[in-house]
Amino acid sequence: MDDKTLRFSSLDHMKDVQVYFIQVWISIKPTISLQRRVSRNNHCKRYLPYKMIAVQPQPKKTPVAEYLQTSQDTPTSLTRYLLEVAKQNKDMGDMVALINGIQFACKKIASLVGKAGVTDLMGIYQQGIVNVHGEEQKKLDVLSNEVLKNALKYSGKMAVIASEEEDVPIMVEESYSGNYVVVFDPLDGSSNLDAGLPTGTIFGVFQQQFSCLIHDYEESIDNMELACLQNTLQPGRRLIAAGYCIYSSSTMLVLSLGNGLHCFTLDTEVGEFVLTRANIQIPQRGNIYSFNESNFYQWDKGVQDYIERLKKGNNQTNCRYSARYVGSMVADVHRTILYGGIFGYPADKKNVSGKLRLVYECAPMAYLVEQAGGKATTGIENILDLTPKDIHERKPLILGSPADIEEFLQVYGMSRVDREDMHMWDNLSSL
Ligand code: AFP
Repeated sequence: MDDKTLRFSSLDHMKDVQVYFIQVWISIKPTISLQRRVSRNNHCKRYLPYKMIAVQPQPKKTPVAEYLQTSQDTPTSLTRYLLEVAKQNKDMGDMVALINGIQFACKKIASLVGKAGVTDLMGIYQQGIVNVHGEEQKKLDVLSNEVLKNALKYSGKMAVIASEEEDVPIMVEESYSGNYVVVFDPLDGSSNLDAGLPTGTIFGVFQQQFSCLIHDYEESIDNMELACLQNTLQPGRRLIAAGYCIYSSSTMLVLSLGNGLHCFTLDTEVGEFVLTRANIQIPQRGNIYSFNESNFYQWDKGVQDYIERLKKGNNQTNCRYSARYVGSMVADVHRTILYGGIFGYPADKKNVSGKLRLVYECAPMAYLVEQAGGKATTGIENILDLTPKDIHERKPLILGSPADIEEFLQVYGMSRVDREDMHMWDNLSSL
């Protein structure tokens, strides 16, 4: 090999090395910029430990159905979305009629809430009169309940309805009856109403398990009919649809029929809900916690430890979290689904079983959060696995980004083990 050949081949080699480095750079660049992005999003100067930011494999993009695309020019209305669902699933026709009833009720409630200040709808319904929970009802609590009850009843698809504002479930008379069971809180967060803060409607839909045929002329109910009321006490795992409507700077109906989570925003100019977010996915981890911290000294040690870690940055991310709390579950859960993080109303010394109601608050929200890839727990059990014993039963609820819930369960679980150990030692030493 002469000198010339040698020079040429080493030059070729240099080119190969250059190409190699360019290829390596291209392959690691996305990871580096992702690291920077995650770090900035967390408002945290330090880089997260590598383990925490392992690049998630990107799911293969499947073509999105045309009616699930959000477009300004040809927006998909909720009505069109429901028609498409019915076209593709022949057995969903009744469900579509039911959700149509709910969307009408939400529009009506949004209008009532929006005008409340100028139509004298703020304030207490009847001074001194309390509901089944011992709380004074707002005028709008009562009105929203009537609006939703009627919309459901006249959909012709209902068997039983259970509401936060009714002492006992309501059976729908034969002439309007169908196969569905709907549980709902017509106006959650109504104590925020007079200040103009966000409120919302929460609902969940089950298939009836026991047949209910209530004759219109019957005044009293027999045992069989009582059994039919059991339809409202199904575990959240059996929900076949759920949603919430938030009344805020805009009105949004966030819905799942078991096929992912989709958000429809009310276009007030045309009076229709239009698709604004399809297939919502909760971030794997967030940097916001949403708890009523005034209960801190009433909480279990496990909950206190967890919140302390978030505040000190002494947690798996090494970053301090921000606090956000509206006190309106729909608003707090909506933000948690979109921005990530953790929302909770754990048990405390006053609310020993938690404050939120399993049937029409915890279970539908847990279902929706799972549809978005998140998790919901009591701290011990998955919310969707709980079978209610009573329509107004309360449960502790912690929900949010999967990595945040996993960390909560670890910290909370450790403290439970410590307490059980202490309890065992106390028992042994008293022998
Ligand atoms: P209201 O409907 O009485 O306003 O209660 C709202 C709620 O049920 C739920 O939406 C909130 O997350 C929770 O109570 C707030 O409770 P605290 O006021 O105890 O924080």
